[in-house]
Amino acid sequence: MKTKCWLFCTVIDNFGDIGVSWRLARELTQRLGWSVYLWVDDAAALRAIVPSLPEVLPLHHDGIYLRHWQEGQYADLSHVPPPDIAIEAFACRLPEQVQNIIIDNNAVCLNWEYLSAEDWALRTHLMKSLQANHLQKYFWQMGFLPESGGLLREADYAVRQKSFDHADEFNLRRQLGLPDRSRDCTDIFIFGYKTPVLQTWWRTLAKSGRHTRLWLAGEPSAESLRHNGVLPDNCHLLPFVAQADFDKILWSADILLIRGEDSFVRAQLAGKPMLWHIYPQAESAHTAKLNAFWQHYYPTAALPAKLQSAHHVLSAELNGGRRLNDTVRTQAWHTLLDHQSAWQQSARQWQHFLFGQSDAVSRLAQWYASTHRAAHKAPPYALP
Ligand code: TRH
Repeated sequence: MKTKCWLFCTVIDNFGDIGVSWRLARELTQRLGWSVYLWVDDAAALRAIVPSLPEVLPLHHDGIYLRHWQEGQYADLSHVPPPDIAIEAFACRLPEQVQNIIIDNNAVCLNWEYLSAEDWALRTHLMKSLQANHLQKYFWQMGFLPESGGLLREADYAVRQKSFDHADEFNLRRQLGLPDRSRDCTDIFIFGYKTPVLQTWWRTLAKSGRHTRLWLAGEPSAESLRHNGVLPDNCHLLPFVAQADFDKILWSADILLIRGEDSFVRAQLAGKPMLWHIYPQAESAHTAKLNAFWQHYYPTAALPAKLQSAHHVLSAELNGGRRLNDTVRTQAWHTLLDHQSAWQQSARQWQHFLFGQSDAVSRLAQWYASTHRAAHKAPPYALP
């Protein structure tokens, strides 16, 4: 009997919520062989990253059963068998009817949380939370350390990356309308939020005497760089590609400026030098999250001190924590561009550190098998 997994996703904005949920659904289906039912409230957002998705729900696509729902209110449950495990992506609120089915079937219930390197996230990984209606929930905290919930990484990721060769890159560049690789030019991929910092950085780079090209993904990056409606000469607007092809772009660029959560993880898996445009939160709550990540990254990746300070100030400027004067900004960019191979080596070191650990879905499978397969037949509030 296949394990039946119910997965619920609310699209708050952009593509991160659905991007992570879709990856998770695919991994649970393809790697663990689970029967996955994914409820989405915005099929158009899913269709942007999975263009082959047909128009109307319900449907069965890529091995995953897709259904429509409205957070806290309604879920299309027609022809859906009861779950063994239910996952709420990013603390979305389940309708009462769904909660009752989970309780009645003693299914395991997980809240799959946003990724953070902060200590509290590690401390609360697999913490239980008993709800007033006796639904026992667990927190799944993805993370960067072996004792966290891990990161989503396909079993064949390393093989796929290794087999992506010069000819593949050549073809990809052609397909995306990008110039061929040239030795003296640094290709910077930019998938960020709207910010005036990108204009400022573009001017710094243009004056730097170093040859750079900016690959712009997503409208906010392009909007940030358009002047009187026109993009600078060395900027190339990329088409939005299917999620399945996204990694190839990251593998082809030299430096990655990524954002949110899913592209942030993919850049780390790619083992490329990166700057993270973190999703801004109210009252600058994102600053602690940003700092916690780099505090783990710098020493583990052994980023040389000089590069570390250059990277740190630019990261702070990108994320609104600091306004640099021209001299400091120019100096920081020169340092990073002039020591690209050392920066690249550190990124590889961080990649090795992550690849030395099991991925999120392997950890979930192990935890589910060892703790719950037998135990979850007992009433949920009596679980150990
Ligand atoms: O799109 P994001 O900014 O997403 C989010 C959401 O805003 C969310 O509400 C917030 O909580 C979260 O960030 C932290 O960034 P992210 O997470 O990087 O997701 C982008 C997804 O889009 C990722 O799965 C890759 C995919 N993508 C493509 O499939 N094709 C493309 O061409 C590009 C540029 C991205």
